[in-house]
Amino acid sequence: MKKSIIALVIGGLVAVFTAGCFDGVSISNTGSKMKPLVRTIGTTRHLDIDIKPWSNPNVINVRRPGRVDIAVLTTPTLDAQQVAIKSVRFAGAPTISGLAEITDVDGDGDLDLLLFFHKQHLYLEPGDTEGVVFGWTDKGKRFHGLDTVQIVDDK
Ligand SMILES: [Ca+2]
Ligand SMILES: [Ca+2]
Repeated sequence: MKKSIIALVIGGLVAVFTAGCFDGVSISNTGSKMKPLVRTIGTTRHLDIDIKPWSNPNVINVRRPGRVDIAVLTTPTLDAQQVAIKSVRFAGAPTISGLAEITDVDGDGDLDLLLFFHKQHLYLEPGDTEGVVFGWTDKGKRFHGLDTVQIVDDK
């Protein structure tokens, strides 16, 4: 078991470097069900995110097509407007291209970033309890954030 994990990690590294990919998330293709292989290089900054900002709990029905909204919240240590939107991945998926809003999502007086993702591109399945966002700022700082999710697969 350990050997297969190590092989996955090495495979992921090779895939990332050969693809010139900078988001640190790569996909293993060793299983029948594709799952994201999440790695980190060095340290990453924590960033507050809110999956489905106007919902709690964050129920995502992966059976139904549609989009999931995610707020990247500005904090004293990181301004959400510095996020390089194209670098952001949520559960392995990129943002819906061209779609982003800068707005005060949490009503605390500073501007946050609202991003949108196609549900059918997310590597989430029933039983998953966390949704993770990775990305880079436009100054080259890596960040991650996570929030709880409740994944359902209902028609
Ligand atoms: Ca929420
Ligand atoms: Ca705010």
